[in-house]
Amino acid sequence: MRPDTPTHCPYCSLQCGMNLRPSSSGGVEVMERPEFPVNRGALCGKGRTAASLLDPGVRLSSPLVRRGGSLVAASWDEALDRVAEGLGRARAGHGADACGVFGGGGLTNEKAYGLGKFARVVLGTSQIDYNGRFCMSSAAAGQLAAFGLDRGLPFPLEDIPRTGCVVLVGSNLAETMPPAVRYLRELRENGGSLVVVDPRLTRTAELADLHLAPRPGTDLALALGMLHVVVTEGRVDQSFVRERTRGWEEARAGVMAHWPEYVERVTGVPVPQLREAVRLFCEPEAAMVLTARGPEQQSKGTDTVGAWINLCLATGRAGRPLSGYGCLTGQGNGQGGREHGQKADQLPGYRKLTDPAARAHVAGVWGVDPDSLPGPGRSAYELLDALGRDVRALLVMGSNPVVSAPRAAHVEERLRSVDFLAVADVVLSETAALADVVLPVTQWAEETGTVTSLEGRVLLRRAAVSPPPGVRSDLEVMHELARRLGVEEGFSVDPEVVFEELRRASAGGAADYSGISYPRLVEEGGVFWPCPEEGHSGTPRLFLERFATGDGRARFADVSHRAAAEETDDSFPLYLTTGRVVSQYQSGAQTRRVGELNAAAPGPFVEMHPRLAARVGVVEGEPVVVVSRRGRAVAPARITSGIRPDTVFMPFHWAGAGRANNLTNPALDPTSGMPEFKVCAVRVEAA
Ligand SMILES: Nc1nc2c(c(=O)[nH]1)N[C@H]1C(S)=C(S)[C@@H](COP(=O)(O)OP(=O)(O)OC[C@H]3O[C@@H](n4cnc5c(=O)[nH]c(N)nc54)[C@H](O)[C@@H]3O)O[C@H]1N2
Ligand SMILES: Nc1nc2c(c(=O)[nH]1)N[C@H]1C(S)=C(S)[C@@H](COP(=O)(O)OP(=O)(O)OC[C@H]3O[C@@H](n4cnc5c(=O)[nH]c(N)nc54)[C@H](O)[C@@H]3O)O[C@H]1N2
Ligand code: SF4
Ligand SMILES: [Mo]
Repeated sequence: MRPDTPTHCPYCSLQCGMNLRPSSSGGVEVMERPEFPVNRGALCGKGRTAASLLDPGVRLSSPLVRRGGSLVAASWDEALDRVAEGLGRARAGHGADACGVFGGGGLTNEKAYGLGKFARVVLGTSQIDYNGRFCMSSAAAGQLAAFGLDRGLPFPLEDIPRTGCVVLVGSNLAETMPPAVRYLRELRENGGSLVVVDPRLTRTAELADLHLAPRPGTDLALALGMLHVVVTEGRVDQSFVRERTRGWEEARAGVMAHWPEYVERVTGVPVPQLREAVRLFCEPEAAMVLTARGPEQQSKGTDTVGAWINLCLATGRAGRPLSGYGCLTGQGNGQGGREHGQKADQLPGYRKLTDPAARAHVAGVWGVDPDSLPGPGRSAYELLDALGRDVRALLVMGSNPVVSAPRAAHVEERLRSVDFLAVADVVLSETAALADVVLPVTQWAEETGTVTSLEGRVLLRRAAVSPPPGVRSDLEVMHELARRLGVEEGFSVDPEVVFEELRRASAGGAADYSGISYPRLVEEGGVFWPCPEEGHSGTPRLFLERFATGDGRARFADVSHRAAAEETDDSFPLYLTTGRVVSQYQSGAQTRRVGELNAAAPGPFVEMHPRLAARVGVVEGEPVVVVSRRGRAVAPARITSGIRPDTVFMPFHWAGAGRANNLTNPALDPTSGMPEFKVCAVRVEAA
């Protein structure tokens, strides 16, 4: 019998270790891999059931092309010819920027790297972006501005139990990364405290010493309010501020306008709770602030992250052992997917597309003229919004925007309006169902590649089974399309060859992988970037000596509170916020096809407070209509006193009438391009 293959989960950024054991039917079984330190064998239901998507009855097994209005099976040659023709025609008729590419944070580093290169070298288009824009882009922008570098967590998760206090802002870790709850439990067992900031009393908030429940969209005011208390209580770490930061005077002036009483009015968080949060955060030797999508998916997400980082900097809780700000990145390769060039403004190694030296370096690796590389393109929502107008043909690889994009009905209409749509996917997602050509690709257990976890740990996923005959890898898709579009070289189908090129392309960049190799990843089980040379041991902890800015000092953000893009009024008197449940993943394209998960979370719902339910006149399980300025959604009421009475919550995992993104507001953060998924104004009616 073949031995078990050690690898990692196909879903979220925790990238739990697992072993794949060959099963008698030719597939694999997911087994524990206790020696991988991050999850020590623990898996959530999604990871445990991941092998069911290998089932030929569930996944795509042949290319599909649209004929006479419907998608029918076709040969690979026909499908690839059609895609090359569709992209080629848009380019010939309307210029290179008429071709768009939409990637995903679930793609391996090799694929994300290849996709960015494909867009710029083969298509010559600037119009590439990806779903990570909807995910952690505000935290990335905030960290780049403050620290000069964006690596989600600047320390390993194993540091959490040894710090004194964690302020967890808008993360429902207990549902979104269940095996990581252990770190919070151990923190409390060791005498540390946990503060959770969430408008809902989530399973995560239930673990907290203190739960603050602000109005959605007011985290910026809350962070500034805490910093105001820090200043007035004399808790500023003056020597840290003097020696390791810049910009405190301006930031301090902004903070002084955010009186606790004013902050209470804006956020709804009572002053004594605000003061208690400050006390818990400031009394121990070390403390951390961790944010996730709650405060980040706002039209002021970047400023909000900046304000939380300000709190860390003013109190000397950054760039020191067991202290710091971190962002809990979300997708399987949410970290690596944002480093190697599928972002609109980026080249591999976290280089800037506008930096002449970066262009010259990467063009050298690619063997092209630096001047042939296009400039930065549109952000994800802007790209989707431009479909059918400026962007006439689109290739989607690793995303299902029909369900997951804000103002989804409009995005769906835009996707229908393009001259040509190609989707590479594992399953027939709602977006694939609209395509002219669907390319069925291999998935995690069938292919090898690297991912970078939320800790910045580069990991190797290994193939454990052969893919079914009708299926090819994303790398093969790029290779074949490049060839058809006249580029014969430079798109290897071998992930290790692509990784070797990525190493060279990233060398000298912020996210430097040049010291990492497949044999090393097999040997060591994972390496933290930056890792600039072969003998380098990797960098689990960043910023302990200096920040990654030119002068080594962190920058305070000069920010003040502003309202959400859409406030409540008489017609739309409630806040809608959106998020996740434990048994579904993202757009649900994968997990809605897994029986056990679907049984646990069969459909959307509208979480509401009993007082609101009484006012609307609905009881548990009865359908309610939620209406916003973008559209409406219908789903059963789920009544709980754990949510603010002025707020309703919907998970976004489903298509159809209960699609939460019918309602959401595509107002974008001006710096990061993040849409305001976490707050818009709605009304709720009995159906
Ligand atoms: N089960 C499951 N796990 C997942 C995923 C999944 O789809 N399903 N997706 C993965 C991905 S890509 C990501 S990005 C992560 C996301 O992980 P999380 O960020 O933990 O997930 P969310 O549920 O989107 O949002 C977290 C919390 O933010 C709260 N919130 C809403 N509005 C606000 C606000 O204005 N302020 C604050 N402070 N909080 C607010 C919500 O009530 C919610 O409890 O999860 C990853 N893990
Ligand atoms: N209202 C609301 N909307 C949200 C959010 C929210 O909190 N609220 N969160 C946002 C966030 S954080 C995220 S990350 C996005 C995610 O939203 P999506 O981008 O839609 O995420 P997925 O459902 O993971 O889509 C991935 C698709 O790629 C396919 N796939 C998986 N692996 C591969 C692969 O290796 N190659 C190829 N070609 N395809 C693959 C899957 O089958 C699936 O169809 O949603 C965003 N939308
Ligand atoms: S927590 Fe994330 S990585 Fe771990 S098993 Fe669940 S989905 Fe997979
Ligand atoms: Mo995400």
